[in-house]
Amino acid sequence: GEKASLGVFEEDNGNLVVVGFSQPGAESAWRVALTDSVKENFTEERGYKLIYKDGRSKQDSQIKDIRTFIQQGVDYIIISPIVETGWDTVLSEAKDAGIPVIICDRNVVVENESLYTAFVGSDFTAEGEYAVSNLEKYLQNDEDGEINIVHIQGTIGSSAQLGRTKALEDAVKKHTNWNIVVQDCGEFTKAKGREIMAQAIEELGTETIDVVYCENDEEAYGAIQAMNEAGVEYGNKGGIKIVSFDAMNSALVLCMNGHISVEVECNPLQGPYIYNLISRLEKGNAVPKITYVHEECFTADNLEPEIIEKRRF
Ligand code: GYE
Repeated sequence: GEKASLGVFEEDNGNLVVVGFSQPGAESAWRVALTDSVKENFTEERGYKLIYKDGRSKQDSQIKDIRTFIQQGVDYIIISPIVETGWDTVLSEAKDAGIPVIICDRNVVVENESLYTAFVGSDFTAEGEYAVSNLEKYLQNDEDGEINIVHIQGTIGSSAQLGRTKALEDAVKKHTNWNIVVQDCGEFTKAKGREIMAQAIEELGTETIDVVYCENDEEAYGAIQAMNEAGVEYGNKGGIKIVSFDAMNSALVLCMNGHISVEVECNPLQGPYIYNLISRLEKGNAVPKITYVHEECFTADNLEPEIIEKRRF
């Protein structure tokens, strides 16, 4: 906004409202869609200047980026936090500087909720529950046999990992015949997903694995590559059942065709929600502390080409 005096690090941005956006990295196409959505909403035509920073998958560099925003005297900070904990100090610094912070996508766990203004993002517990309850339907006929699950986790300590993992672990406790035979962190990347699945196939053989539970589509693409390379069958017709999250356009095609059994939507189009919050704050209005974005769960039974066409990313 308009400032009476400029500090050493402050630039003259005219009347533009300056927003700093700190992303944890660019590990997935999903995240690129989130970046684009935020950029599309905070445009100069609308009176905003967006400063985007990529933390290259390290919390330390994300914290540095946020400190730079504070020094620059931005008007708002948007943070998609790589993990939930470890933000109290830097958020206190933003608060002391009088800069409202919007947490988006993943959440934070802080001692004092007043350290940030609002959260916009996914309900990861609900996502995990969607995944598990739909997987149950695909395994109904296997109720007597053992169900062996390869679990490829996301970045450990991120809200997305915590919610999606918890639902599976709870389900494994509930179903005595479900076993997690491999549990490893795929860092939400295709390369890691492929590596973990290839190793699982090599160690367990092709007959032992019933399910691969991937905590995002990149990992699922990697797991699929590993199964293709090893000549392992997967899909609803027979072979390994794949569960994945994000529901990227190409993953939905695989789901409609029965290759992926369950696709839980994760909505990266959060820019309009964040824009709405910040424009309300600009007018001096109160905003809700928590806004969950709308999300659904897809299987071959409820997918249609029209739904997939609408998924642009
Ligand atoms: O599922 C994954 C991304 O935090 C919800 O992070 C997000 C997750 C998303 O890298 O693809």
